[in-house]
Amino acid sequence: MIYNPQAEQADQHTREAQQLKNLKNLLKKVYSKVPFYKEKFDKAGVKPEDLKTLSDLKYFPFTTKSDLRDTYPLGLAAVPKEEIVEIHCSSGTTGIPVVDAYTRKDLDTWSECMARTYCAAGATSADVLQNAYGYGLFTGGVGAHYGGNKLGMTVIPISSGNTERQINVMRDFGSSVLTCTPSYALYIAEVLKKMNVDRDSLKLRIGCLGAEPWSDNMRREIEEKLKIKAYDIYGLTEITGPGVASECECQSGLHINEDFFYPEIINSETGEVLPYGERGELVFTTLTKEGTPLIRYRTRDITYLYREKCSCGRTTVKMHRLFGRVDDMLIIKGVNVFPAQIEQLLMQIKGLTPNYQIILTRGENHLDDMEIQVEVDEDIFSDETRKLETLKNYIFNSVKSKIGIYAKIKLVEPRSISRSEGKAKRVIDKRVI
Ligand code: DLL
Repeated sequence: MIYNPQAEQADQHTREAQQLKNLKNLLKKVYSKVPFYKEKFDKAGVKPEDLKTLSDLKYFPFTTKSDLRDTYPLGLAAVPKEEIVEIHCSSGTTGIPVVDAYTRKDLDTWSECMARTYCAAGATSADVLQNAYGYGLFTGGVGAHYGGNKLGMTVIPISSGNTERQINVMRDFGSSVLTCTPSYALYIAEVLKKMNVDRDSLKLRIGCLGAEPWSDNMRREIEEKLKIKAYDIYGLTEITGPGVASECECQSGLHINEDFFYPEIINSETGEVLPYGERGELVFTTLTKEGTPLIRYRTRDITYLYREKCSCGRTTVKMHRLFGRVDDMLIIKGVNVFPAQIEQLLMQIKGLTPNYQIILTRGENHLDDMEIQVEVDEDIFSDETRKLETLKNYIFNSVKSKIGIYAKIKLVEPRSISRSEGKAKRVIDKRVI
């Protein structure tokens, strides 16, 4: 089912005409209403009228996370305070949060995008949504809630945590759609097993999972353990929260809601716009956003875009599931590695669980060392030491040959790596720089 066929199945000509119209309006608006943008455009020597075609957007300057921090809290707002009806923030690592301010219309757009997300995963108004994203300033909880309401599902706003209660509620209310981070979905599966709850007593059939990187192998693991179909959902606070892009029944790439969020891929070193199919940094312009519109916002997320005739019938541009973030990239003795590559590799090895951590340290020679700690299955753990040693060597060799680095491997006992109810912390950086 397609939630909004007119938008999601539009022909490209009609869609681009609408995008261009919205983009022209947006540029005019931010130039006249937000001093930050006026200054930025003036400095770059561009005026809103210079945009004649969509591809002229490349002449306009980027907005970055540090711009958002410099204008904290509401320096990018394009409407008077009275029109802002809700605010969300993401904590970030530097302490200054990134803010998204929504008008009533922005909330409607957000709800629509999330309704499209659920619909693309096969949910209908007859479903019961267990929303295990954290409620609060984080966009996950509330965004997932609005979309559930919009589609007409029965929404259970349980938030994250208290996993035994999650399972009781799931059983008692017949939750059929679960939305949370992929790592939390796995933890729910683990507790389900521990509580000895018969999976068939649950009605769960769909997982709409995202907010953190996860691999296809981890998806398979979740699908198997929870007996559901698991769909990747993507978004970020700055742009709106969840609902920016999501997978359809094909589970191959995420459809971007490009009538609202105009995507580009750039070379993150040179800023040059890259063609479809080339991997680079994802950049978004919020075509219709009123509260805190963003022009060419650099997400730091790495993917590529492509347009294909998707068998679901949607014509919207697709993005490959994320390969990682520009800032996630680790350089270990000169080799570039993304944590996602390590996860993908670990998940292919029998006997390992999806729970792992990467520990980075800096040796006396000022070179970085990587240790991969991974939990093994219960059966393997109780096996003889020789077998564990063989497994360890196997992982070491796979990492060496497939990724090109020498990582120390530590196999740890089941349930010894702390579980997350939200975004999992995969990399522990102990380097003193
Ligand atoms: O994580 C919004 C969200 C909530 C998305 C619920 C999906 C579901 P932030 O906290 O601002 O917002 O974090 C945004 O998380 O730039 C990505 O690096 C990462 N991320 C989000 N979705 C995915 C995904 C929310 N499906 C940042 N796969 C983004 C990989 C993801 N990474």
